[in-house]
Amino acid sequence: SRLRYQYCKVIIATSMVWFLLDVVLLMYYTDCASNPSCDQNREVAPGGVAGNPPKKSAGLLDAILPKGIFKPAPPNLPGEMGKAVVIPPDLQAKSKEMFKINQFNLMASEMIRLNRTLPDVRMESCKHKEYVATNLLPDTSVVIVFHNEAWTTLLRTVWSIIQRSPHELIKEIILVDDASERDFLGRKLEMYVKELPVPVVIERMGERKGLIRARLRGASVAKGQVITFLDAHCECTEGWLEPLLYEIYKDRTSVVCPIIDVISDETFEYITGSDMTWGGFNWKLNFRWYPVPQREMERRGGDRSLPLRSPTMAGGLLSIERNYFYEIGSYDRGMDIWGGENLEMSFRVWMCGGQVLIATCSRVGHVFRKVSPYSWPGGVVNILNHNTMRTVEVWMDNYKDFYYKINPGVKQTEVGDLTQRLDLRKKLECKSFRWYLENIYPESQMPLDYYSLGEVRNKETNMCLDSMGRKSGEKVGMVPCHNMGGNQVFSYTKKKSLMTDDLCIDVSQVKGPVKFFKCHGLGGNQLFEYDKQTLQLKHSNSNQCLDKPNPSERDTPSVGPCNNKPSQQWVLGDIDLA
Ligand code: UD2
Ligand code: MN
Repeated sequence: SRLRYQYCKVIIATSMVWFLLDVVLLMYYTDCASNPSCDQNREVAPGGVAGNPPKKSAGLLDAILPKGIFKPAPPNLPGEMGKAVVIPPDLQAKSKEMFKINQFNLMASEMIRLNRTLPDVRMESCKHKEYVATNLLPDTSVVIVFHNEAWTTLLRTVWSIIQRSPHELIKEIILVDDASERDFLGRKLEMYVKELPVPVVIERMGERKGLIRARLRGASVAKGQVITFLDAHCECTEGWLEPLLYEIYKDRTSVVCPIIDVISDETFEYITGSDMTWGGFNWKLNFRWYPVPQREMERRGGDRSLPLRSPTMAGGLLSIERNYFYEIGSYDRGMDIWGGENLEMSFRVWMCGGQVLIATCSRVGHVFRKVSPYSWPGGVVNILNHNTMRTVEVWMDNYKDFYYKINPGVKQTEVGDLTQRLDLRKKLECKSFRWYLENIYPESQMPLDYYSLGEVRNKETNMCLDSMGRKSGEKVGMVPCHNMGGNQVFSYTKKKSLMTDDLCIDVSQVKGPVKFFKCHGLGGNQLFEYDKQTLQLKHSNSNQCLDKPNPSERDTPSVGPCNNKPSQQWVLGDIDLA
């Protein structure tokens, strides 16, 4: 096989015609499924087969997996130890072309072994942590749903589970095919998984149902005490599983996520993620990573290896006790294709008595993509709005107003029948969204109490404050009012800040400029006193009033000494100063 690899290199070096390369690559990888001497599946990390003999005598794999032997990464193979793959210049055009198939560097992925080595990226204190004996931990079914996934990323996910989990904890791996249209995911996949040293079940959806219903199918056939969901382009690292199962062993109402590390979509480099971020969301109900607040560090006594109580989860990677999954309402079957289910489950679990944790000692890599590679039957916007509306209508009480105001037009979307989900909330006697904001997520970008939610209109110019879609550190916009919500929706909060989505208006110098910054909720440069008589918005720190733009700054409001002119008078939408 070393020879074969040299052969590949020669071919690359001489840059033969593309189709020939394809044929060679294809042979190389197809062979790996049937040829025991293939390099691709040979090396297995100690956590894998050592001490965990294959459950069935897989004649083929006995040859592929020398029991208990860990060989270091073969030198010079691309991507070993999680390193970046470099595409030779003469292959770059071709790799760009292949990128479009899955929206990641498919050529790079195909150059890497299915069981490549990875660095142990855990923090030191995780490496020697004592959990209970493995035989006391619950076992798990791993459910992986996929639609048109690449062969190499899908199988690398599977191999990383095999390599780095105690096999007695893996009840089975369940692959749910959400109506993929690629031949190799058919019979070839079925033949391949038969040879693997852990039981693998393949479920076929027949018709495209989306990831939520595909996961429900996977869960319905799962036999493990725990269900672990993974995306189909992940790589599990050393010791990933035990911390997840351990939290469930301690408390069956914990829904536990790993830290999600980044597998580069360009190079497949394994890049360590941060244990100092957790899950939140903005007014648009997009999931977002935000820094872990000091209070959560203190709650853990400064020990970063203890699990984080995260307000929300990213959605793709989690373990949940199987019976608890159903008790707490599994997933909303009314959700289509992609999106929304992660916030829905997070709110539901917290509000109905469970908890969402990030086990910081568990690390799993995931290929994050910039663009979605597959079709969205019914239209992206429609599907996302539909799923999110189902979430906000069932779980967010009046706080759903933020979502609707900032997404004008969304109300036309078909939401479907919600009675079952509303009944669930009643049956489980779940707490209010306000309780969730107060107790689980006080740092949220949703103000607990507010005086207004709507436009902020300047009396003289009839222009409105506008976020212009800008980011933290950029200037506040001011353009003619359009009456359509969206970027012109601001909330004047009871903490007296002017907030739009996750940004607050912030003036750090006497003469401005008037900028956006992350809301800190501490007053300071973000504190404005609104006077309902004079209609002034007075920036307390600088003792100046918000004013129309200076002549030099056409579309940014200014601050200046307070006066009685209409340019300093502001009308706040939907205001209730009670
Ligand atoms: C994130 C989650 C993902 C899911 C999603 C919101 C992580 C790492 N990923 O987006 O799991 O929670 O947010 O819904 O947290 N798939 C199907 N059928 C479909 C569409 C997708 O089976 O119709 C599969 C897909 O092949 C993949 C999984 O669902 O294995 C997640 O899809 P994604 O990778 O496009 O989602 P991602 O990571 O952008
Ligand atoms: Mn994904």
